[in-house]
Amino acid sequence: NQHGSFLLWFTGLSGSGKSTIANAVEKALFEKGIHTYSLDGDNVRKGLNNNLTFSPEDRKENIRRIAEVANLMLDAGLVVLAAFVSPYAKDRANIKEIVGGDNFVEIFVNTPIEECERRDVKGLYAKAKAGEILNFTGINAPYEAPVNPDIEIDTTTTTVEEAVATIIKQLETKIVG
Ligand code: GGZ
Repeated sequence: NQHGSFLLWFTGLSGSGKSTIANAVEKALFEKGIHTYSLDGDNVRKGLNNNLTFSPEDRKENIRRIAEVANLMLDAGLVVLAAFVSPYAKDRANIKEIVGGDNFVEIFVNTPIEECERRDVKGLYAKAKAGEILNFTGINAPYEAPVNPDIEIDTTTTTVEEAVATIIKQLETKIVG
């Protein structure tokens, strides 16, 4: 597009480090004078999508609405970062349809589930294993790993700084400065 806007989409398990990396990338873009906006579960599922559950149908609708909102932000000339589990390949393909393939960068935060469970920052894995949360991704709901992501990061072997450097390097042709 004309104004160097694009969508960085982070997909991965709960606790994989999506938001941490997205926030660090946003900071690096800010330092380059690039205008950004970050979407994540905290600002979307509490507001716009507060009527949606974690059923497959509602996750599909969650992702669709986020992609449409991101598309509006791309029109406004922003670089958009989105960090969502987005476990279904079909739903991720739909994002690409909505915003256009040229504007879509898929980043797979491929942290092994054992590590996500070990971190269990919010105690959700323990609850899911105890049967207190249904449809929990990786425990009793599927995660369909991207087959051909633009970028793949394993946070057990990569620091946040290294991840940021890898992502910024990959974006160099897209950034209009
Ligand atoms: C997965 C869940 C669930 C279930 C609550 N499955 O680590 P978190 O806490 O902050 O990130 C997870 C977030 C996932 O919301 P998304 O909108 O990204 O999901 S999706 O893209 O699949 O629509 C987790 C919390 O919400 N959470 N219940 N059942 N994650």
